[in-house]
Amino acid sequence: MDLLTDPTISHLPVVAFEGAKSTNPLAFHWYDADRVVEGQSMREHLNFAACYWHTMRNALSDPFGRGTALMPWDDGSASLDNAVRRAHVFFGLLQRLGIGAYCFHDHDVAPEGDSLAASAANLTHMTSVLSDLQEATGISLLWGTACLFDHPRYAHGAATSPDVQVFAHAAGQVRRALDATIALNGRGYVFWGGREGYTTLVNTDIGRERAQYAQLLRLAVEHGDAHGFDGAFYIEPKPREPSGHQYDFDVESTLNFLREYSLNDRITLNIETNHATLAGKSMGHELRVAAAAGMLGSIDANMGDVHAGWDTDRFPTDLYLTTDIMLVLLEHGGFSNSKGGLNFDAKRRRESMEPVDLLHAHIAGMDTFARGLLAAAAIRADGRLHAFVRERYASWSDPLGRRIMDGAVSLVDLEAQAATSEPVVKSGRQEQLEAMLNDVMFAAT
Ligand code: XLS
Ligand code: NI
Ligand code: NI
Repeated sequence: MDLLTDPTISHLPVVAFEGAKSTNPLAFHWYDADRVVEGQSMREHLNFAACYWHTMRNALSDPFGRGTALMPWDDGSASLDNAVRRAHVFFGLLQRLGIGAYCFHDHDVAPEGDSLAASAANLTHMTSVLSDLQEATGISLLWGTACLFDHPRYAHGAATSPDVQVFAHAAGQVRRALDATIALNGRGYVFWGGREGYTTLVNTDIGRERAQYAQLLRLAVEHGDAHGFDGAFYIEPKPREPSGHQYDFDVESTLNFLREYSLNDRITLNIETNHATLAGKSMGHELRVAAAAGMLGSIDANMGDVHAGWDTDRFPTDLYLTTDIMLVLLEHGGFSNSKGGLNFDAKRRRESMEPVDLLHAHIAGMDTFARGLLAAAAIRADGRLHAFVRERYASWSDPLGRRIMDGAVSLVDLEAQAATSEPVVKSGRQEQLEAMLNDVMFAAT
């Protein structure tokens, strides 16, 4: 495989594994792609992907200041030449990091034209460029999506717009983005409904809007099925931002929505850490709810700021977080449909503006997930946590517990049973377990 060397990134090194003793910041200290953990390589367990929007298109502006990112490969124009150069740089960065997959929105990779047809032509051109780059590097597409939130026509929503013509535009755009995803052998297609919600109830018909949204999803599934898409469809829950309330609020409400409209056999969830934070839930909660329902599709691996009320999309560097995520994945045997991955939907801080910071940021996320994997495997090998939880529920394996769950006893039967004994309430040992987890995690990493 030849290394892609746009002159603006040719000075950036290929990042190698050097081990925990290394002090080289441009090396992996923990992510050793071929190291086998619980019978699989780290590469296979972690299935990293980088995102096009933050990595290549985010200038790092905020509501009070313009972008700071230095992007010497980008001339700032909306030309196709510029788009092609960016794509080369993106794949060159992924090669240096050993990241095997990526995700994009249609308008990240291809400039929007003056009409739907012009935008579609740009996307077709960029699809063939990306296809060649995939071929040349072996990097694959984790998922594609359509940007249904930036254009002013989507101010009132895309699928949930009060104007049926807007729905038609959204549908046309989804069709093209899905076709591009299929052409690029994408393993998935995401719906993130940033504007599928409302700002005020004064002018909003919630029942109608939710049904419209379900209809767009149904059309996408039908189009995918008719055009040989064997990838996964995902909804990415988020409670708010940019809408005041989004219909895909969190995992539980999104599962309810999918079941209500009978879409749950074809659409699972892409769960983002920062969105869990915004919904007032931990990532561990969201993942466990989805896993219990067999709907844990894929992960947007970032982290939020509990003090900020918006999506800060930081690179994940919290070892407790990554350990918990990997614990769920190991216990669940990976993603429910085996097509998911860990997509760094993450951006550098505005102060980290140099191109080399793109490497540092991804290295930080990859090393933290590698350590999380090792720590999670150590917790499982240690066995005490699982033994405790098993023991905590042991009475449900008694004849009485089995008969209750089989529906073989009534309230009257249970009252008679209760009259014969008083339960002995035992400690949940939370503090002891948390200290024990600290011991195991830090001994392992
Ligand atoms: C925004 C979302 C978005 C999706 C893709 O908050 O995370 O980036 O992942 O549209
Ligand atoms: Ni996301
Ligand atoms: Ni997000």
